[in-house]
Amino acid sequence: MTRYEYAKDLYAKIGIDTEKAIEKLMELPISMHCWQGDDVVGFDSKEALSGGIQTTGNYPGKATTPDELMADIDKACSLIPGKKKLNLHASYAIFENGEFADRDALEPKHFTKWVEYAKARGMGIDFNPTYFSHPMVKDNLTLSSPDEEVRTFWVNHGKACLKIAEYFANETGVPCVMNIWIPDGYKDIPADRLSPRARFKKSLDEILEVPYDKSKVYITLESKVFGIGLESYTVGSAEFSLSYVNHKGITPLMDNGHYHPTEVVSDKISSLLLFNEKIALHVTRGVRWDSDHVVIFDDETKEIAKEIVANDALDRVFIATDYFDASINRVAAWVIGLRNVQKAMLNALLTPHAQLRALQDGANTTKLLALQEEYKTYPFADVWNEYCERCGVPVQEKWIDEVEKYETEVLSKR
Ligand code: RNT
Ligand code: ZN
Repeated sequence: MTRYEYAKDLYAKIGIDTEKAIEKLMELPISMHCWQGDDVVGFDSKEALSGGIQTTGNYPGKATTPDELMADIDKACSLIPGKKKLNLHASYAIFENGEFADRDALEPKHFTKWVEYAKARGMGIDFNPTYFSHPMVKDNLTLSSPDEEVRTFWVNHGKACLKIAEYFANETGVPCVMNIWIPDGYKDIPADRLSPRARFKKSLDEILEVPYDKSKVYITLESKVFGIGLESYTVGSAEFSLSYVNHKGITPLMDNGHYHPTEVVSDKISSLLLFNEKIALHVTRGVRWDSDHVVIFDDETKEIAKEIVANDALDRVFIATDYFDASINRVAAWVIGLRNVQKAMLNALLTPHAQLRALQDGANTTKLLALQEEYKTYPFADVWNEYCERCGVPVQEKWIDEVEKYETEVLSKR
């Protein structure tokens, strides 16, 4: 009997079919953020990263061209099990033959290379307008700017991106999630909290005037509690974003680095599922603040996965990663984080939620806690290894050798 067969029998005894769990996970797309590969720099401007987010570290070998970034994504994908979707930012537009288009004038043609890339790999594409690292970010404001020229520029960027999102969906045949996040805010106490939010609302309304096919493009709005240098006030707060989303029938996006440190996204998922057809997540790891550390297999990541699986919402939650670590090998950062998201999902798929729910409803909280703890030491790893093997990716830590080889042969030569 192999370790997997033994584990399969044990899980069967608590009503879990490991084969079904593996099958389900293989079909679940995780949207992989392209920006881990180059510290959120992109190809369209020489501006330093701004917008209250920060990458720290200068590990050698980062991607500086589209070909390098694509090669690095390929390498990472070959080491991550499961289905991936590509998550691009507008700043990753690819200009050829000396042409250039500013953010308000971007067109689908600036992304044909990415479409070719995704199609060749059977991947869908998600998209993000880039409201940071650009000279038109004035006084830390974009869509909420009191300067009409600035505000209009960014409205036009949103509109341009919506057309590109639809182009991605049409080309790949997979719906595109277009996520709007703006950094806008104030470092210190604002005199007027209402007007920036009113302007943001107006700007979003203007962007949403562009006709688009709602079965192909899901527009999400990502909230945030604060940014670096923008500690006192964020225009796109949680209340603003949820209210706007519900008002307009678009989709909420929660990034688990964007709340007060003791608030958890795992507790918010069920509420949003009751009031939204779809919801979206940025899975990250905040350490003290929205530090965008690499996702690990920790309690909150597991709890987020549990909420998706236990509430039967695998087809209602768009799961994307969002972190950026420049202090370690960037390909490894992708692999570690994405493998851990997959692990958390598998862990949730191997949990007998109906049984635990019955204990809760029967008020048997003693047995509930006892079993929740016992199930933590079930042979999860044996199913995980089997899953990796079936997905054709290295089992256990073997993937590290691959990354080290890639570092020697490719990254260190850049
Ligand atoms: C920033 C937001 C946002 C970005 C990416 C690059 O705090 O989380 O999602 O990280 O768009
Ligand atoms: Zn995010």
